[in-house]
Amino acid sequence: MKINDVTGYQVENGIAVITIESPPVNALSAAVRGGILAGVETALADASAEAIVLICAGRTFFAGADITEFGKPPVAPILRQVQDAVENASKPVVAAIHGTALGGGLELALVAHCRVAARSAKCGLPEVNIGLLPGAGGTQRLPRIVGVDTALDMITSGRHVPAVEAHAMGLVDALADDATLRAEAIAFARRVVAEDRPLRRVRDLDAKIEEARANPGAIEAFRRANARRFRGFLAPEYNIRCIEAALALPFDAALKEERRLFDELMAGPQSKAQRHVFFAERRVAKLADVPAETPLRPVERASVIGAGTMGGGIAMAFLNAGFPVTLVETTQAALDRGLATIRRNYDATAAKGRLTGKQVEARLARLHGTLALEDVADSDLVIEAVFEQMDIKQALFSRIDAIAKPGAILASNTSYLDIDTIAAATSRPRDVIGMHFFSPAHIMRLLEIVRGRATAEDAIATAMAVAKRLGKVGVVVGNCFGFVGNRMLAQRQREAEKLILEGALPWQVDKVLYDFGFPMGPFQMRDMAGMDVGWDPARSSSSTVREILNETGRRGQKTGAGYYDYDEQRRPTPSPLVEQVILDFAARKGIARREIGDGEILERCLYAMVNEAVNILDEGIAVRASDIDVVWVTGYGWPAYRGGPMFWAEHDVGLDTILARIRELHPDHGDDFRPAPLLERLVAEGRGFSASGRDAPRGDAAGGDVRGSDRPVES
Ligand code: 3H9
Repeated sequence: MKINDVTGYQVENGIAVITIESPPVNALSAAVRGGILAGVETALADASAEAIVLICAGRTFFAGADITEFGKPPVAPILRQVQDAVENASKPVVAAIHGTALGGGLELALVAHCRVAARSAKCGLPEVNIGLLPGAGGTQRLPRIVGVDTALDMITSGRHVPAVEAHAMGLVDALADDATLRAEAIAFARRVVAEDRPLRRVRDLDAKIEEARANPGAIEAFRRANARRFRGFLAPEYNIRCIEAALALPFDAALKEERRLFDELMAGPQSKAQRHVFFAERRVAKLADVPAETPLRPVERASVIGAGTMGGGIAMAFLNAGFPVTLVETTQAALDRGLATIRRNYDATAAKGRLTGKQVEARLARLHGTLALEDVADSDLVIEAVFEQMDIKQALFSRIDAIAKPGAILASNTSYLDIDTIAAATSRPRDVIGMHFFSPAHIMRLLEIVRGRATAEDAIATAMAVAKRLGKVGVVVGNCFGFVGNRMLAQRQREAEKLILEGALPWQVDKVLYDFGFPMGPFQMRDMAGMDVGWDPARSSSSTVREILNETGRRGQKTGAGYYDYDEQRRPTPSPLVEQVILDFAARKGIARREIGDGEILERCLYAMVNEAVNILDEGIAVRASDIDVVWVTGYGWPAYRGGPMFWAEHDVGLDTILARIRELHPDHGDDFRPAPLLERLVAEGRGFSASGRDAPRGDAAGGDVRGSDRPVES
């Protein structure tokens, strides 16, 4: 029978089965909550039902509270009411988990008396990733089952724990085959009834809490050990405080404290920013002219040309995702070096316990290194990762064109160069696309997918699908110098370099950006990447500080000296020599150095980026403002709790404030701070990016309402 639109009810072999089906992810919307509550009430009143199985149809168990409801007036029944009904039910309730039991979904499973999980299922409390904490008892019940140490790890990382591990830690009581979860959950419930097992409420379990109370320093030690990882984020600390409350307070009082802290996070700016990022990451895949149903080209085998840092990383990204990979080099020495680096990277991962020796060997077995370009002939996707020089790329693409099979996607990993010019070297520009990976390519999540003038829709759709298979966020961008990310980065770099001539020093600039939340500042980044990237010794003429430093052999971390001096552990200290080079250079250029405040550094570096980003948006290089946010959060270390440059500009600073400052800077800095016409229009009309037609309207499901979301949520 149907309980409501999303809830089915059947009694099978004396067990009531409540089945929720609310695509796509069975989020705990008002209809779902209402269905569960009514289902439980029906089962309790149903004399033919001796126990209850709560299960979902579709691809997953409940993936959490319905995030699109956040900030809207609460609709009864709220989640806690549903949880109370389940936890206090007079008949045993068994949660049958498949897919992912996440957030409120796992918190609901935690009020059931038992949990049975399909072997492929995963459980987690990922609220921390959207700047929140599990606000439906998760911080209180999880440590009671798995212990405080494991709970701290799960809750502050948000990681999805595989069912087998969840079973080992006691979080789920039994594992089932994926195909027979429903039947096995019913059989499990029958056993509970037959054995007349007591109704075990997780809230009543105290042994693990007692254990943790005996070790009072552990939480503080965890806090200290993870300080770097949590830097700037509020949510991890709030999650930790909830677990402290679990140790210090009686259950109900601690639950109240959890609720208070949840409401505080929900009302604060960080969660709003992180929820924006969550929806923005999902929105990137939606393109008006490349509909979701666009047929995909099959991609079973990939080739990577160039076994340097980028090529090797790209090859690993594909190997990690299960693809066989052909890696092509021009000399045996370069190939051997590339293959050895890949092996070394895998061995290092295995040494940290993140891969088994068997997994390493399986990945390496899929890798075929070769000097013969002809070997790319059977690949569905060929990615070029050679020198950033147009003539080299064109020559290579024309050779690939002669070898690759019809329909293969021919991709360039170029960071700056014109995709159309590269495509013109082939007879099939429709198949040519940019796939710009970020270093280290097997780790960084961003993939800029650059569409050329002729790139076919199905090639774009296929590149996006490949990005997803690689576990990356593919952002489709237009073709221009530096695309979205590097074009904006160049603005920041330019201002940073101007600032050190005008009066600041590299370490002051770096500190301002680090304190803003970036993992490192522009000069530290340059040192890490290598000062000589893009530097040509033949043409070097001491015309910039960077050239001078390169000429004196300071090439960055790898030479132990760049803007900073480095010790053996690569720890940086400010270099007095570099300071002198800067002072001398500024004097030679006739620049009168002055005191520069941190505020000016931030404004110059970031407003220049935002201004450029608005032009990028206006030119259609980025489809939406939020796509630019995704590029910066996933590829350049923009702190997620600040939502990305566009979100930050609009919501934290205000577009009018930014424009006013850009106008002030314009006379002295000329084109570097020429106000973007779209920025002027938006400010004149009092509109934001979302209202500019360049972003999904806020308040809709896809956009996620971040505007009105400071009301405490009651879902
Ligand atoms: C919470 O539970 C708070 C509680 O502690 C306390 C409450 C009082 N709500 O990612 P996908 C949409 S906070 C609404 O592309 P996948 C998503 O936007 C929540 N919508 O699929 C997308 O929509 P569209 C804690 C949601 O297979 C579609 O579903 N839970 C939600 O790659 C497909 O998503 C989480 O943080 C949601 N909760 O991955 C889990 N989740 O098609 C968040 C998804 O229109 N979700 N959507 O673009 C996930 O991590 C992934 O979606 C999941 C599936 C792993 C489930």
